[in-house]
Amino acid sequence: MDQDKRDRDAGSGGNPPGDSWVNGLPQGRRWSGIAWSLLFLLVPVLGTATFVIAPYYNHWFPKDVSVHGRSIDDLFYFILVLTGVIFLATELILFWFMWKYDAAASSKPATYIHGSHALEVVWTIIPAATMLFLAIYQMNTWADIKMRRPRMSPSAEVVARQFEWRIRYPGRDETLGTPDDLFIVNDLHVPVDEDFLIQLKSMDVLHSFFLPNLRMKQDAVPGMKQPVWFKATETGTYDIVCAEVCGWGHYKMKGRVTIESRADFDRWLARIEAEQKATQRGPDEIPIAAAD
Ligand SMILES: [Cu+2]
Repeated sequence: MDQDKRDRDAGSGGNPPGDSWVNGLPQGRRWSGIAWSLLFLLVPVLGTATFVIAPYYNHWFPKDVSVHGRSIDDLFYFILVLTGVIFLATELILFWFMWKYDAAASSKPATYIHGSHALEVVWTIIPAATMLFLAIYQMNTWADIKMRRPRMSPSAEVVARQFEWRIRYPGRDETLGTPDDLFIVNDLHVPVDEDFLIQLKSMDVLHSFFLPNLRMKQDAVPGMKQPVWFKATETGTYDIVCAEVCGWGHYKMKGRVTIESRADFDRWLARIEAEQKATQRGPDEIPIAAAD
């Protein structure tokens, strides 16, 4: 290689080999500009398509069978539309800027601007006001599911532990912590159309008691007794899952909740009582007593 060619190569400013230059701009840049802007356009297009298609493939909300579920779902949709519109707008603007202001399409140099104080104030105040509105707007739903506890003694106690749900029913005296308590694991039964109040505890680590179909989720915190309540509207068998990574067996911390008529529920409870008496299982032998 002669000295002249080496000088020319050095003067090309480190451009990748193979780029040919026209009028001071690399040729082919225009196509990469188009490709990049279309790639960014795919984000809102595929994002929206996913949300539209998902319900048809059953990848959407599980069936709601609770009284308060509707208001939670409505809140979700309200926030989804609000954030969705903003997401689409910003993504489309991003695409448009990439498309229109491709450096290769214009020979004008970029202009430096410091920013706009007024604009910054506006884009701070609008989201802050929106958040404040949402905080106030959802208060009634929050109060329904977390504060307006039905006036009744607990219908059952659920104790989370690695990796199961230990359930205790108060028995005939309707009082927890007495000798006629009934014990069962991972199998919660609930009468339909009645308030059901659970006393939630954890025996070891942080778990999260999650009943997707009843739109109910509450952390089970060691050392705390948490009241959770719901009213089921339809009979059926649904999942209980743990929604907090609580150890290696978190994935299998599954139970089921059976919602049934009052008559079926009473029959089931009587069967459990008979089984428990027959096997002489008493609360003293059940480790759950240690969680008190
Ligand atoms: Cu867990």
